[in-house]
Amino acid sequence: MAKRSRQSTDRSATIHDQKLVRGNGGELHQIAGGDTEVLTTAQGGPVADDQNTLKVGQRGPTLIEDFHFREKIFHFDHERIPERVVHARGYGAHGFFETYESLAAYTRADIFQRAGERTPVFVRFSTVAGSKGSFDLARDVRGFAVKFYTKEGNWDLVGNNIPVFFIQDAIKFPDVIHSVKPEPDRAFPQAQSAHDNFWDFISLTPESMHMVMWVMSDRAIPRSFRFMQGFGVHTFRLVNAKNESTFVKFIWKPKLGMQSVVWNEAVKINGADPDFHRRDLWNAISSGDFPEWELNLQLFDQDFADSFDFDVLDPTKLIPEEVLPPVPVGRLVLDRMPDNFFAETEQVAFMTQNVPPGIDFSNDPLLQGRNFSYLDTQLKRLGSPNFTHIPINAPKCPFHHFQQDGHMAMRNPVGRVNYQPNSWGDGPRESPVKGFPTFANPEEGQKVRLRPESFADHYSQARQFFISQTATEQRHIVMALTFELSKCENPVIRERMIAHLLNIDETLGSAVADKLGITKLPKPADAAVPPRDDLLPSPALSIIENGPESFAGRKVGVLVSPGADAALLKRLQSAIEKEGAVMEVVAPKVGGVEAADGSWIEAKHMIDGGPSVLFDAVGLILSEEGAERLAGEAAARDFVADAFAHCKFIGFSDGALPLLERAGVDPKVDEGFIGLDSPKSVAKFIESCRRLRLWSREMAVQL
Ligand code: HDE
Repeated sequence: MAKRSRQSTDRSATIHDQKLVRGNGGELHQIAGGDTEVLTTAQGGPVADDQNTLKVGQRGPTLIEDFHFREKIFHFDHERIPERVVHARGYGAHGFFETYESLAAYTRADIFQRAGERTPVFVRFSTVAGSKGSFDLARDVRGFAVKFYTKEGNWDLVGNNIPVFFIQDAIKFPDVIHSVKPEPDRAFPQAQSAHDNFWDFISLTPESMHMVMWVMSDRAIPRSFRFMQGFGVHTFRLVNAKNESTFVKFIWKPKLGMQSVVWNEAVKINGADPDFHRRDLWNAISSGDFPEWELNLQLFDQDFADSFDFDVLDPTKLIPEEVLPPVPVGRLVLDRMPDNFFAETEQVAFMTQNVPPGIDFSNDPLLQGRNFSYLDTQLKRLGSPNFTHIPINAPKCPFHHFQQDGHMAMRNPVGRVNYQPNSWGDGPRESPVKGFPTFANPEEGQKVRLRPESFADHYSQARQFFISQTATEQRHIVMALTFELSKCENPVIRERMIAHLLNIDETLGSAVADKLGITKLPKPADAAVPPRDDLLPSPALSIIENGPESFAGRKVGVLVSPGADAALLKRLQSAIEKEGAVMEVVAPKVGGVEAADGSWIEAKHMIDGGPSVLFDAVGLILSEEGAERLAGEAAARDFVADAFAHCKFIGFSDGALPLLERAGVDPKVDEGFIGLDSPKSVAKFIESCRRLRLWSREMAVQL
């Protein structure tokens, strides 16, 4: 296997100590010398010339004998593997999980036995519908898949940032995914649910209504992977050493609190930085600001399950936190980016069926179906049953089995024995004591293709989600549904959706209908069982109600001009950094500007490349002359107008007033504008930023 040290891949270091030689045709050859490694073929043969194919004469035909050329092109031709059929676009990181206390009373899983135990993990976040090269801020569910390399084998908790799902039975998965993917004849739209096929399927699938509320909410446009919750979705089982089972739901909660962007902002981020979420994770981890989540468990027994309003096996339902409070049991810290995206993030193979002894499945029909799909799909994607030989997928605990051969086998059983029982005394043996003990749940019944009656309520929890949102969040749901349905060309689909929405909440249904220009409301959809209106709001479901306590982990973009107040910028920077946030300077020109005191202010972005949608709050530290000049630039006016429209806090020096005026915003309009020139104003700005957004402004700007 090719072995290259990290240093040798650092081009800037190697370029300097290597000789550049010009060839016959003027091409440059970078020649190995001193300690540098010699370029080789994959077979290890040293390469003399990597710039020219082997030809007959200078201008003659290329020879098939050129093994180096053929090997290089052959390998290139085969670089691509199929992208994941869902969750194709993703980004991963390494880290660890630390157990708080022993959970031996509930589970025999080794990972949960000892307080302080650290288990290595690899986590991959993803969008669902878009291709590998699509943009990060699609309105979509986010995958939140965690591979724990436990001492008893890999445990994969393959979750989403939404606790429920579109469908109740795995047999419907190809349909829901076909409907959301680009339409098959025209191959668009990419990474969008706003099209007829998706809403056609959804409007004919009432069980999806709860999930639809989540996907139309701000949860589907998170500000960062770091500010999202994660959910195992299904009910699982924990099984202890006495073989007693407890049902469990898994929930990840971000230490930095939740945060999302607004749709108008998402659309602009996709243009300004399609890799916004990737870059955010890369920057945070590379700078040592390691994101952290707490693992919470909702633990319950059969009695609770029997008395709960809904069937705990139904993946379109959740258990409200107010009904069953989650218990924090450990923390997940991501502290290392992969060395190579393809080797790790692309080749990582998550599988719901990877569970260690002590964690087991429930009969949730979606989970049962997933347990087939995830193994099957790896063969297609990674091309060999030996995908567990790839380092990112290999367990980190000792493992011994007699599986052998197949494409790309990296390890095979050694010696004579590749079966058991055997008389040679060699090789591993099964262990009824240590091995995975499937929980012996008594099962009986006729073979049927039936949906349980207990799955029939499709609207009550959808309504509960809606009424648990703040007015701002409810408004976002109305706007999202309106936008999405406005892209449906078939009016029948729109009306069918309105009929469902009326069952969820009448004001929601009529508000969307009104915006779609539907004057005569349809009859509410036929409901299999009458929707309930007695479920209490669950405040835990709102993002805004559960925001962070500080501005840590967030980013302020500060627009500066020549003649800016460097001392004020410094004060602002140190206050931002003290809060655990980051400041980035945006300037009219690449490189930066000269401040009023003659010092040089370095900038990270030029104004066109650093629009305010990339930041959580903005500062304007401008000289009056600089502000007047910037007022003539559309990008500078947009910087201000967008920050205002997206309800961001804006700190400004007096000099910025001409730009504010030309951008059409009046800094006296609300408390979201904070003048930075007075003595305590920087502290006031940071304090305001902790609220993240001034939502009360939204009604005024009518996004
Ligand atoms: Fe997946 N899903 N899924 N899914 N899923 C895949 O497996 C599937 C479902 C989720 O970062 C695939 O390796 C079926 C629920 C994540 O690599 C595939 C059903 C939840 C990821 C597959 C579901 C998820 C996947 C495609 C319905 C949340 C990305 C590539 C029965 C709890 C993992 C792959 C990564 C990936 C099948 C439903 C989460 C085809 C059949 C519910 C986070 O096997």
